[in-house]
Amino acid sequence: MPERKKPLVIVTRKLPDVIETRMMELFDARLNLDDGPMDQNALIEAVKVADVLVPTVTDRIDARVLSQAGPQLRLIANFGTGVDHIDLKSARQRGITVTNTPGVLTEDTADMTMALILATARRIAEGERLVRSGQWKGWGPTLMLGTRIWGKRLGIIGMGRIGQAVARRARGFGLSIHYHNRRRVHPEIEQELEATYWESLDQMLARMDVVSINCPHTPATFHLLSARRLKLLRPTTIVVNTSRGEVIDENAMTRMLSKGELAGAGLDVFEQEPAINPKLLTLDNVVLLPHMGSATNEGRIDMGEKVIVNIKTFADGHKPPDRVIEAMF
Ligand code: 8YV
Repeated sequence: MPERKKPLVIVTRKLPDVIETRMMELFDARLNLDDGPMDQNALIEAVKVADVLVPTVTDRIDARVLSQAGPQLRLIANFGTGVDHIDLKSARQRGITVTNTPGVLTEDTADMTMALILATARRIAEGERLVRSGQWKGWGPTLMLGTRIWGKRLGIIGMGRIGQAVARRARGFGLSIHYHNRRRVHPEIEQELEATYWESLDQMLARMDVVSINCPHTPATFHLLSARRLKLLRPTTIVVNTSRGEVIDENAMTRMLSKGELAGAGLDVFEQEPAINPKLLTLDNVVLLPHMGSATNEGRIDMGEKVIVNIKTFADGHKPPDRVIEAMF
């Protein structure tokens, strides 16, 4: 049999070494070894020639970029689960398949959600800053008092894989599980997690001690926690977000945090990453992380493996396992 030409795969960011090595073996891979950011023009140049594009959350694959794609571009194999940075409609119209990397970052992201709940409620970052500043004068009965999470109510918005993994962990910390989701989850899962379903997000919000965002960002979830909905939260509530910044009205939340109308926030994601509302940086009741929810060595290698499998199956003429269908989001 004649050997098929290897697909030209353009990768927009530096990936783990083992993944890049394997990509070089399997594909005609064009890597970004120094990890320099690709702007819109560079992305356009890439889609003009690539058979496969491997972008990440930091690349905006919008209608303008896709309108410049050459007919050879058949697959966008995203390195990451969220695909809100890709114009799925334009991709579909141009017959370009889009894949993502679901499942392999579930546990890591759920761990980070739990870490943010604990860090915010128990003022871990603030305490660490106190020690590092050299200002700590020793133990005191009223020093650094936080909020007990045992016995409190956790409201999970988005009860997919990650939401459920958060619920499993949170039960171990004595939180009761409440959730809002487009669809009620299977009764067996509800039973296992002893989870209470709230059809009305508004009603759930008004009763929670901690609220965790675990839904994807889609047109339907943009500013799901709007200024109006944020006002429904009690001033003792903590908000945690490891999903996408766009799900919360960041400016409205920042105003409430600074006025004491919300107890605290643990944020791994922001509306205009890497820009952050500057006011947030001045607040002690927030914990801010640089979008590192899935940032483990194992997770990033697993994500890369998924990207490779998706490209390889597609190049071999089969349906890749992690095809993204617009209706899923
Ligand atoms: C990834 C994420 O690191 O997978 C996602 O949707 O948010 C992150 O955990 C990032 O998206 C990689 O592109």
